[in-house]
Amino acid sequence: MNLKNTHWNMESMTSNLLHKYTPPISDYLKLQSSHIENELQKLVPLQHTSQNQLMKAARYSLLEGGKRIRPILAIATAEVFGVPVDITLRPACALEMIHTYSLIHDDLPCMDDDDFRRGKPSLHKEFTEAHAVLTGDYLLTYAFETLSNDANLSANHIVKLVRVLAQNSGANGMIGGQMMDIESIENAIDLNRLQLIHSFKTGALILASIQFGTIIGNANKEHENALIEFGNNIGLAFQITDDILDVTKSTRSNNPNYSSDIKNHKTTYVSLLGIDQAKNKVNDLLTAAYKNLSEIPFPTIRLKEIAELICGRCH
Ligand code: GRG
Repeated sequence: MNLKNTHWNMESMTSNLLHKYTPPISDYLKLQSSHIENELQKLVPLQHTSQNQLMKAARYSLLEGGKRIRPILAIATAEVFGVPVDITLRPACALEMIHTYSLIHDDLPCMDDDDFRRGKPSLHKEFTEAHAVLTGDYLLTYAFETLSNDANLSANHIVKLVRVLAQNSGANGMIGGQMMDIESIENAIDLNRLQLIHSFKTGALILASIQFGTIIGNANKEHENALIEFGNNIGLAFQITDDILDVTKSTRSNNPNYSSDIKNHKTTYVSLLGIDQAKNKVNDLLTAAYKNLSEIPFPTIRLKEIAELICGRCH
């Protein structure tokens, strides 16, 4: 199916309404993850005329790992407007490439210096630091190549997606947030500054994922704004939950050194607010996110469930 000149939106929405049974979210996540995995396998093939080692390294980090939160958010948001998964799949994979590149670079000794990622040695440990730098660079570049080559989308859609992805991963997004984060190490920062860092560093790519869905779904301004607010709320909730997990995981394992935030002397929501207040903040953000969804007159159950999962990671 092609997005350029079809009228699938209304047809698909009607058929959604007729099919009342909604499979459990776990089935939905499994299904979407397998679509994403298959597409990534195709996009980064093992056999390459001249770059087998680069493909091997990219596949090591990109495949069979991660929760695929960002691509699934893009797919689920586009589905709100009746867009089938095959249309959103390639842009969704571009989001996962950017996310994976950021993790590869973040794990490097010059950044967070983490030896493990997604349950196995980080890329620079399994390969070399040079491999990790270049593989991250490759995935960053290839994300935009993938978007620009997407024959399912119109030129207008592609330009909008490229702009959103570049803006949200650049100076006013993920990279800017990472820079501010590095500069804040060992320095006292207040809650407002922390929130700004998080909204750039982690929230921006989550927001981009939602915006991918609104762009591909041709959402009107009102619906787009509600979903942007939804993205801001769950983006922040995601990061606070990550801060909470960083502490609770290290407490559970009886090893305070397990906490990478403590190891890196980072100010977090937990260090500023304490665990209970941090959890309350997550719940407030989730309530606000539900309210944003209530402004959309189409089925948003999947987005609600994904928001719950993101925030529920700390319970
Ligand atoms: C180095 C360019 C550059 C950017 C780094 C986002 C970021 C900026 C670094 C990630 C560091 C980090 C671990 C932040 C905490 C929140 C986060 C992004 C966690 C990992 O995301 P998940 O939980 O990971 O979606 P999976 O593995 O499931 O994809």
